Amino acid sequence: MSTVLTKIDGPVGIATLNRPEALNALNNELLDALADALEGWDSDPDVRVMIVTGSQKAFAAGADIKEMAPKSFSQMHAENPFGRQMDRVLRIKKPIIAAVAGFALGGGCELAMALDILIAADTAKFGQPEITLGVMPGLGGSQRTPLAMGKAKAMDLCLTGRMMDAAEAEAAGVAARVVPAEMLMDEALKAARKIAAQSLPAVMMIKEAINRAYEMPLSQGLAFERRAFHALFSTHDQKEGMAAFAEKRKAAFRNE
Ligand code: DAK
Repeated sequence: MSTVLTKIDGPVGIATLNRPEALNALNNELLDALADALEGWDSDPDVRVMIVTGSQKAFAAGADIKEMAPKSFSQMHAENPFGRQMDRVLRIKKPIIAAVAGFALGGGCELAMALDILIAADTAKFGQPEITLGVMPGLGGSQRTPLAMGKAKAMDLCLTGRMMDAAEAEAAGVAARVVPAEMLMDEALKAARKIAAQSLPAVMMIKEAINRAYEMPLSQGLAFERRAFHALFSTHDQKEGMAAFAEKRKAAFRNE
């Protein structure tokens, strides 16, 4: 059985992490399959939004501890496990929704936070428990938690290894919204379809601009945004979107 199940629902690619015996713990095989699926959809014009999800029990309970345990520094450094797949995921241009139920711990929490919109089930539990294993977050947790929730809460999460429930994660800015567990996929699909109905060039430009907010000084981010905004005036969809508004009709975007 594949460690990532894939399915396409209209314009939405859905990847379901599938290692139930290990609460979807991330290993190289799973992360290779996930990066392959997302890259495939990124270059498929029929797919405009993606969803990554897990099971009701776990989005992912972290990197696979048993697989990692015997590794040496030089192996981790040379092989760059997990890091190399995460770099591929971060290069995806189309938006990715993380639909999270149950445990999202360690690398699972980091993966969910690295995606674009995190929708949490009310059963979701987030945490960076690497400290309890004698290590530290390694897939962005020490950097994205302070950006999302500020220093005090990030230190609390990463230094104590405690879990945060869905309500706390939403208040901390990790989850965009919390929904009842049984509604998780419906809500994620609803959000995905809403995004898929917009102009894809604008959608991808917004994703890139928001991600740049984390990586450059404000003045450079603003300059990037201004130029990206100007560039969208070269698209069919800008002319169509604005004409449709003036003519009081629904825009027919062509994603070009
Ligand atoms: N790895 C491997 N197996 C895991 C696992 C994990 N992270 N989490 C759970 N499992 C396995 C359990 O061993 C158990 O397997 P069996 O014993 O049945 O064979 C099965 O899943 C069910 O788990 P439990 O029996 O423990 O289930 P419970 O409901 O009692 O407890 C739990 C659920 C989530 C509280 C517990 O399983 C737990 O504490 N799991 C570990 C959570 C954790 O510490 N996660 C952080 C892992 S460290 C890197 C970058 C990043 C990372 C690594 C490298 N590089 C750039 C190189 C990331 C590191 C991490 O994420």
